[in-house]
This record gives sequence, structure tokens and C-alpha cells, in this order.
Amino acid sequence: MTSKFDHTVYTLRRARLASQLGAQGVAIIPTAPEQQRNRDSNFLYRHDSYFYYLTGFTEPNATLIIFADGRTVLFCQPKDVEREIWDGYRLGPESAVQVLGVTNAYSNVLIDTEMPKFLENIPTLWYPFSIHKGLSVQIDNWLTVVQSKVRSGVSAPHRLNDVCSLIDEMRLIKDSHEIELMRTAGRISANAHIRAMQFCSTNIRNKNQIFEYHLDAELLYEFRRCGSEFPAYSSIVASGSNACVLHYRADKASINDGELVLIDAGCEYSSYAGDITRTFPANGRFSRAQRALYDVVLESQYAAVSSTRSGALFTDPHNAALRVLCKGLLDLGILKADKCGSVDDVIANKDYFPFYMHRTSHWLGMDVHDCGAYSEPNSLAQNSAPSPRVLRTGMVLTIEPGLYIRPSADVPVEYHNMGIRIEDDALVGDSACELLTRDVPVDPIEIENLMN
Ligand SMILES: [Mn+2]
Repeated sequence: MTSKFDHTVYTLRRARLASQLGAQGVAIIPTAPEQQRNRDSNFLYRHDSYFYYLTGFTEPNATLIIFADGRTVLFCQPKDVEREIWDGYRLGPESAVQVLGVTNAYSNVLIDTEMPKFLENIPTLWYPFSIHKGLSVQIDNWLTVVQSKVRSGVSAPHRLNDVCSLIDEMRLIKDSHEIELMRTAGRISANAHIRAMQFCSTNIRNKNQIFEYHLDAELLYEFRRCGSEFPAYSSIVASGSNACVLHYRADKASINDGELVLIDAGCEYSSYAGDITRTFPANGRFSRAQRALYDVVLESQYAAVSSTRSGALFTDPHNAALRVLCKGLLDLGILKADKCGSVDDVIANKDYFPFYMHRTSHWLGMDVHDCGAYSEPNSLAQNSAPSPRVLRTGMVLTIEPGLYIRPSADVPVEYHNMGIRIEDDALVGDSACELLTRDVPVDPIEIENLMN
């Protein structure tokens, strides 16, 4: 936590949440636990996104309480010289009030004795459902203490609500602070893709043997060089047929002249994710067949991008992309018109599914698959079928159509084992969307130019 830290944006978010808790409601929001990797080593620590959204605080072992009247309490790690020598600086409750702007702060060793007092005469308790292992047991224990005082006139919470249902709606619309960070995450991620592409073609041209993990290293270098804390998710670097495995990672396969390479990678910058996929020829020149398939995916992405704006449905970009992909599959003879019929028939019968089996978009934010319902909340409350979310200015979603052609007797052999996906991050605006990740091009000529 640096001295530059400004809590204003987090304090305003806490106030907005407080105003939604109902009369005398209380919300409890813990951060993430540390995770053991093996023996006495932990995974690199990553705070909980909900907790961070409301505090900007990155230490483990902390819990935030928000009261409907706007008061806030933080339990955090106490100052401890010996632990700080081993594990690093702790803010401590004494400084937390001023630095984080909370009303009160306590050492987390007091949480079990202090928490029940905060829950007396509170009708509604909000907490994140099914995220933190053990939290509901802990809450149960606190409630038991409150209930033991009922005969002395204290009332215990009788309604438990999922606080994520409120924070999800807030997180779905990015504020200007978040958009700035997402622009940076997008820019760094894009530059990392360019670096990996150029590294790849240079080494293929020089006849150096390279492996997928070499490109992974180039991505990571650029992320960290630019101040990113971690990759936002495990980078996918898939050469040749590996691109047809959707959740492949950057593994040990060699990258060969004449193959395509698919990279799906993005950095996390100040807790916000970038998420980019590019597919490029290892040697820097598309073959005729590679280009033909690539152009179909690119055209489908353009169609999806131009249907992404405030007022459109979440499913509109997907449907726009799907139509172009199906037409392309028919035009290239991967689907046969005499067997499958028209584009409408292909869509209705899902004949595209062996080649395009995922959705075109997901929300993006602090989490790479960010929170937020994909259906309109009021449609979920009614008994009708859920209706797709209406896009609003400030939402951020990925646009990532693809085609994956596994070998099969009825598919032209020139397309076998190709996997192509093109993914950008779109900030929804009033009449269009802004792509945050186009510092790395998608145009095949521009890709060839930067690789040669
Ligand atoms: Mn994605």
C-alpha cells in the first residue's frame, strides 16, 4: 500500500452499497484466503475481487463490514514486527482508518469476539454466498452468539441475502477509474502479443527451434516489464492442431514453419484483466487456406463488433458472428450446402457446432470471466424465460468468435487441424463499442507486416 493511495473511489462504492442494504442491513465481505501450493509454499496471493472493489486493500486475512447507515469496519492483520520481517509490511488497524477511509478497524484476532456485537438487532445480513469455504459456518457461529442473547432483548438477523447480487450489478458497469485501468491492461496485453508474434517469425525465419513456452516467456516478460502483477489467466499458446483444444496451455510443443499459432493471453494490471486472442502464421505469411479460414473468423468478429452498443442484447454480437461463420463454413465447403441447406438451416440445426462450440462473449473486469448475470435481473424474478441482458454504456465484454477444424473425412483436408480465434475487449458505448485491445492488429496484412 503506497502513500499515493487514494481511497475516495472505494469509499464512494462502499456508500453506494450501504444505501442498498435495506433498513439496518449489514454486509460482511471477506477477502480471499491464502492458498497452499505444496508443502510450505503458497500460491502467489491474489485478493478477492469483491473485497478489493470496496477497499483497494490487497493484504490477506481481512474482512469488511458495511452498515446501512454508511459506517464501515475493517478487520485486518495486526502489526507484528516478526511476521513483517518474514512476510512483509502490514498496514495494521491503526493506519487502516486513515489510509482506507473506513470508520473503524480492528485486529482480525478479535473478529469472533467483536463480530456478534455488530450483528445485534440487525434484521438482514448480507454476505457472499458460496465463494468463501467455511464462511457460512463462521457466520452460523456468530449468529449463535447473538441468538444466545435473545432473552435479554437482543434480536438476531432473520434474513440472509447474497451480497454479490448487489455488487455484481455495480461491477457490471465500469466507472471511469476502472475503465482507465482496463485501457492500460488492454494496451500492455496487446504489446505482449506483438512481442510474441515478432519473436516467433524471427526465430522461424532464422531456423531456430522454438517451443510454445518460449512465446509464453515473451508474453510474461512484456506483462511484468510494464508493471502487470500477473497474467490474468494461464496463457494459451497453441501451435498447429493444439489450437483445437480450447483450454490448452502454453506447453512443450515445437512451433513449426507453415503452422498457425493461437495465443490467448492477457495481463492483470492493478487487479483488472486484459483478454486477447490472436492467431497468426508462425513464419509470418498466411497460406491460402489459412487466410481463407482466417478471413471468415475476422469478418464474423467485425459483424459482432458492429452490433455491440448500448441497447443491444448480450446475444446480438454472438448471433451476428454466428451468421457469418455459418456462411463461411458453407462457402469453404466445410459444411456442404446439399446436405445442410442454407445459413438459416445451419443455424437452426446447429450444424456449425462441431466447429464453433463456445459463446462469443463474456463479461470482463477484475475477473477474466467477470461477475454479472447474463440475463436481465427482472426477467429472472418473474416466472417467464430469462431474457438476455441489455447492453449498457460502461459494460465490458469480450468478442471472440473462432473456428476449430478437427480432421474429419467430410471436411476438405487443407483445413484440417486449424484452430482460429480472434478476441478483443469491447467497452460498450452509447452508439458503438470501443475496442481496448486493438494496439495489436487483426487485419491479416497488418499482421504479416508486423511479423516481417
Ligand atoms: Mn476470453
